[in-house]
Amino acid sequence: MSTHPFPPGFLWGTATSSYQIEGAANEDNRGRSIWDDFCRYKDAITDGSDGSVACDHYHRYRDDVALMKQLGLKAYRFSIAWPRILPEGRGAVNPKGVAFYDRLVDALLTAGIRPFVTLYHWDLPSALNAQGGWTTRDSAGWFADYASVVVRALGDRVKDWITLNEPWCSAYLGYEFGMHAPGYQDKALAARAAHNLLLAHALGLQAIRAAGDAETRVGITLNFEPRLPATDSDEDRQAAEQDFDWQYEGFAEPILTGAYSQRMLDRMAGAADIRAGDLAMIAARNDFIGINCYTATRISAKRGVVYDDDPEFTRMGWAVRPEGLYAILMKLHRATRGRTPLYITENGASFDDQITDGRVHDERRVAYLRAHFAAAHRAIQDGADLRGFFVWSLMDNFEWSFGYQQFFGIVHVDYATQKRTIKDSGYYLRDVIAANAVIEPSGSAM
Ligand code: IFM
Repeated sequence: MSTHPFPPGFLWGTATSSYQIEGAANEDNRGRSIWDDFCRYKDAITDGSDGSVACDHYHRYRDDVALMKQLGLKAYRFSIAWPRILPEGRGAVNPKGVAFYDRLVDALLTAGIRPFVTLYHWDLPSALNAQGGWTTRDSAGWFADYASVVVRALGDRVKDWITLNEPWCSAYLGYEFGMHAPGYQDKALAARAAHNLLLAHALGLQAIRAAGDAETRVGITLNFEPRLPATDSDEDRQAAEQDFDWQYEGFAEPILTGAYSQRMLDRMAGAADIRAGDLAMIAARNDFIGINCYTATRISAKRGVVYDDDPEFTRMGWAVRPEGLYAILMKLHRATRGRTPLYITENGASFDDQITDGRVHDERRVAYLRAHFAAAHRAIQDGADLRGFFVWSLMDNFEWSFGYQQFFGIVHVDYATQKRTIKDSGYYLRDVIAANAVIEPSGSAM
């Protein structure tokens, strides 16, 4: 049955983030975050919901860890809510907030699951937003201080740290397009935020290494939407290569080369506060790069972006293009000259799921995952130093401005009862992990 084995020790896991699953927004002295505020704005969230209860993971984490164990996960990527640790964003530490993550980490380790911890997955303390949030350079120092507090508390057991999740989204969806918290629509503020987020990553890296030990590894998670040629023609290949890749040029490029592309500089001109020495700091070595990739954009020399012959779209409207995942893995492999380990820190799909006979037969998600696992396998065969694959997401959850209307989980959540039901894709992942190989879907739940 298993035709494509992964390297021994390959790290299979799932990913979540604090605001999307924890709930308990007003408990144990948690401070407010920009997402608590943003959810109150009229029409900000499609279904008018928020993350105040979400999957109630704050109270149910033990059961959720048991579920992860049942699936055989080797690793679990979750994020820490900054306002639980520092309700005002800086200053006094909240012991109850620290205690929650202490318990979660211990439960994971007892279950034999390696914690991968993201320090910032978008829930900035509101108190810091009132002082300028990511648009002030001070934010980089605030983030580094917060990172030190967390690493001092958990670093004896957590060895894998991710500074930021998808800073492109934090900066541009949050400050330019108003689609994410804090909900601004100001191109100049977004450019400032983007550069300050990179500074925060750089100072965070130093702070984590200073507070950690010899085993501490630290990296960043970036989102990518790779450009693929619409056809095999030379013109389309060239057009895809030359297309402005905002996600890559905005973040991966400065981190990997210590310079912004001219196009990126033009875009940020006069807005971002870029000072001498910043880029050298931003280009500090990462122990790994985390890749979030769900789809790809196809470029034609004559027609620009083309969607017409994409075979399938997810509920998010994203084209299913596993070759995009292969392409970004190989691009980063080349850009790092094979010297920086890579992890897929998110990949997955939202589809319309139905519970029938107490089961969720999500064969489209199974097919999606299988195709993306195969793409990852191919990249490893072709030399990419890919160390692990985290499926987004462990369970259905609060999908930001889409509220509870998107379903990325390999576990279904009934929000009225908080009952969890493993979907067929969850059983499929369990079988892949057990075999450490891409296998044909059996569709069998046991
Ligand atoms: O749910 C999000 C996650 O928080 C960040 N990456 C993309 C996912 C799906 O949209």
